Amino acid sequence: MPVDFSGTWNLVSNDNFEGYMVALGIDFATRKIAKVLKPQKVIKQDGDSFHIHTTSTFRDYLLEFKVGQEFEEDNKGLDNRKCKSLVTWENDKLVCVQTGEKKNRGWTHWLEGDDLHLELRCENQVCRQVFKRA
Ligand code: VLP
Repeated sequence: MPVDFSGTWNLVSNDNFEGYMVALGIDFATRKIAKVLKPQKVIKQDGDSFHIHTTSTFRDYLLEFKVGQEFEEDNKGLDNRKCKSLVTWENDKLVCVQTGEKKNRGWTHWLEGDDLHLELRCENQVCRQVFKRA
């Protein structure tokens, strides 16, 4: 059985989100608000088709993609920089490379026990987030 990320997930830890936001060039006022958020992720997965909706009291971000198919990502409401994104499977990990102005940009999702993990990368910064089922 392939891994299934579907579900509603609540953020429980968020290591170095500040460093990641600085690397993305997010301004101080926005970072101050963003760093205290406890976003929720609603993931709908149908095989290799994904719908990942990250919601918070401040902003929402919706990402839809198929594994193996490159797409244009606008990062609207985040840093608003466009990039070309490609998500692939690396064993049971979902790995996204976001090619654009920022070097080494991307993220990885995986399941570990009952938890959803997300590593967010930009330049030399790595943010590690853990979510639990709502
Ligand atoms: C921008 C950087 C906070 C901070 C300001 C706005 C949306 C994988 C991937 C799918 C993400 C999450 C994006 C976090 C970047 C913050 C608003 C926070 C809530 O998730 O699940 O998009 O990239």
